[in-house]
Amino acid sequence: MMNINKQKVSVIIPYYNSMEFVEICLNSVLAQSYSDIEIIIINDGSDEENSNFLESLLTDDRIVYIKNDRKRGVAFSRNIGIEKAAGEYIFFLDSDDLLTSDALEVLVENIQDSPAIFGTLKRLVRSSDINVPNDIEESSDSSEPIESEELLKWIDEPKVIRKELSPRKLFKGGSILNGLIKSEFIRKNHIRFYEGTEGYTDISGIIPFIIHVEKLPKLTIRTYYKRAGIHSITNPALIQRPIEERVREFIKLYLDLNKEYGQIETAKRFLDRIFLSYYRRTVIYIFKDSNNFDEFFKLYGKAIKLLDKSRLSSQPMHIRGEIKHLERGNQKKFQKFLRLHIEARDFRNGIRGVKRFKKYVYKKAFQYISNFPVKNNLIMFESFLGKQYSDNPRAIYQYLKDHHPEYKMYWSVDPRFKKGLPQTGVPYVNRFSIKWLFLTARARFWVTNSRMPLWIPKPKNTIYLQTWHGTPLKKLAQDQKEVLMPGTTTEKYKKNFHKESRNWDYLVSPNRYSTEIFRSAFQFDKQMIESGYPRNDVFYSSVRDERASAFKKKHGLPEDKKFILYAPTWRDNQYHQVGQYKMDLKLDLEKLRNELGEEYIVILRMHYLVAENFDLDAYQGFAYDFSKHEDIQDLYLISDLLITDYSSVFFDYANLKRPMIFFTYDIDEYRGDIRGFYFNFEEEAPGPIVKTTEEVIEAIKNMSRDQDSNKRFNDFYQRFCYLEDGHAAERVVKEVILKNK
Ligand code: C2G
Repeated sequence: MMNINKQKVSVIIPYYNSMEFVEICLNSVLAQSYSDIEIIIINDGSDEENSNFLESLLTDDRIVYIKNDRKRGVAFSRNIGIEKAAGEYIFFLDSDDLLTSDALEVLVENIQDSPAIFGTLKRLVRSSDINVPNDIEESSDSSEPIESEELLKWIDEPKVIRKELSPRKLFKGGSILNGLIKSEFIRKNHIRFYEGTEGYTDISGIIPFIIHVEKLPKLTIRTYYKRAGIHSITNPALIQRPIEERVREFIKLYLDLNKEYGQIETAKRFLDRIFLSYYRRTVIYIFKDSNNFDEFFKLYGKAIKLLDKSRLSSQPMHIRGEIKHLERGNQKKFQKFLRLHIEARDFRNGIRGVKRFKKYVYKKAFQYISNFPVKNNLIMFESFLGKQYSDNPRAIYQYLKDHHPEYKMYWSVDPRFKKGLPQTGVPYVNRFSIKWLFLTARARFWVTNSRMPLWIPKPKNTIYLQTWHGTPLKKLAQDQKEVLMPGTTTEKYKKNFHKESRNWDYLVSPNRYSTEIFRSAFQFDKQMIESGYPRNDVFYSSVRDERASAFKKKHGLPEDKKFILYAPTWRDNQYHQVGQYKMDLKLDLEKLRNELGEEYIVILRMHYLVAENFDLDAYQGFAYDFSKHEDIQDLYLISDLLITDYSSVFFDYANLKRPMIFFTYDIDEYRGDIRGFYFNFEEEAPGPIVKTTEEVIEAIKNMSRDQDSNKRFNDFYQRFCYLEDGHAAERVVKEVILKNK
């Protein structure tokens, strides 16, 4: 029996691992302007130790700490919280979310006679969103820990508007979070969360409101910050679990709640409505991606038997058809309607604008042509989205050209970049042209080093060889904490990456270190080819010096100077527009020329995502911009030393055993906020780390060329370059191309 305290708010927070988020969450509760609170924290069998901060809190008399014997789930934990709660009000808070500093105060002040009151929830896209002034209902997700002091900065007090909404409308999103609920209401209506599934449990908490309440107040003031889908690896949010698992859970919940509430008209209507909307959102995906057709056919069929069919009259014909045949167990007829459903969906999406329509027609044509038999000797190559003729795909292409002329090969190229590439000898085909479509849809192999567009469906007999494009220092894909690139959100980026990497059949890895990272960052569990990088074969080839001299001659570069190659990476958060990144040239060319101009020249090489045109007129004969050159490999070969930062270029360059300098003027920001690293860069970088041009000059003057007696360099070489021997392309070809004849 609850012992109710007048006006006290019991905040119930279950948590499982993710200590850094829990701390921020708790801080936001402790910093509440409303002081009569009790915080019930339920450790749901975490395997992480509690942080010192959390341990130190346990003696605070506002805290009630409960530890489950093992992982029991959010519903179980919240239910225990309800039993222990002593407050007049209860508030459910997720442990990776946070409250604005006066959230509880405004909710208590405004609840009046209602059984509950809700505030406005802000979904975080970027950690910087926390500073955006108050607004009304946004969407998306977040990432980075947010300091609670920052939260306290949010002190401007916008006008509070109270709206009365029907519970149906209020709980449209299916979440009970962000509401201050009277304990009396919870007690009277025996509100408990359904413990039979891990997800969707809020629905069971919402139903009593649907049954007993006509209107509920909602305030327009922001009270709650919701993170979603960020720390996907350690604590996958519901949405990131495989769709099969989610559908199984949802149907189980629907069946069980029907047993409990099926006789109550309002509750039944609510349950059926959410079932139908869930069904429409998932059915295409479940039957498209799932190998368990029979299982899901039966499962949906079982649920549909309970559905009140009078609800279906407002549904489109194909949905009604599907549902009818699911119920009758007629798989063939069901599939017919499902195909119609997919067509209708694609068409609906396709007619939203001219660009989409073209894409729709193109995609349909692609799908149609990919039904023709695959061409076994046809291979499509692409490098960096068609911008270059380079990298691992080029090395594989050249190896095949020299050793297996039986293959018919094409090089996919972005027409906007074509004029900068070699004009003869490469069988280009323009990306997304009609010819490209015919070739790509029927090719046996796709070989690329970056992602293919997600809207291109991979034909069932095509083998996709993903070579990737570098040993990672910077955190990649699912391992990134927050994605700062423009035009996407962390959640969207990770989701799309996940989808694309499902299509990869083989992935090339340059070393054991990368294999391990690729497995987790790309969630890749198919065949890894740990072969070394084909692009690095050139370093071990007999024509390497010849290629370097020919290059110098062709481009009129001086014979009597040494070459400094400056090849930095790009910055996710500095851009002109989507896909076009900024780069401030922090290397002072004037100073370099004054100090080193007698002996050296500088080759600038920006990353392919960087869209800057440097004006080097003042440095003629000293600085040359080779950013648009088709392949960085030539630049490695002609250079005597490399200046870079966090780019994967240094893993490749180490093969030459020439000196490297790391010009990392923004290392703290880059390591901290922009990307994060996989290892202790300062300790392991195979060359000096410097932050100013003066230090670069100093390092060049004091540079030793003897890498063999340099322990740090040798350790580095042994760890990252040990597989490189000039035969990586051969290994890849044997494993992928020749084995799949
Ligand atoms: N590159 C280049 N010129 C630069 C930087 C990079 O030509 N100035 C090429 C190199 O081949 C390099 C590759 O692009 O290996 C990847 O560049 P990174 O700077 O490492 O950055 P990114 O494209 O983000 O890839 O696993 C590696 C990561 O994915 C990094």
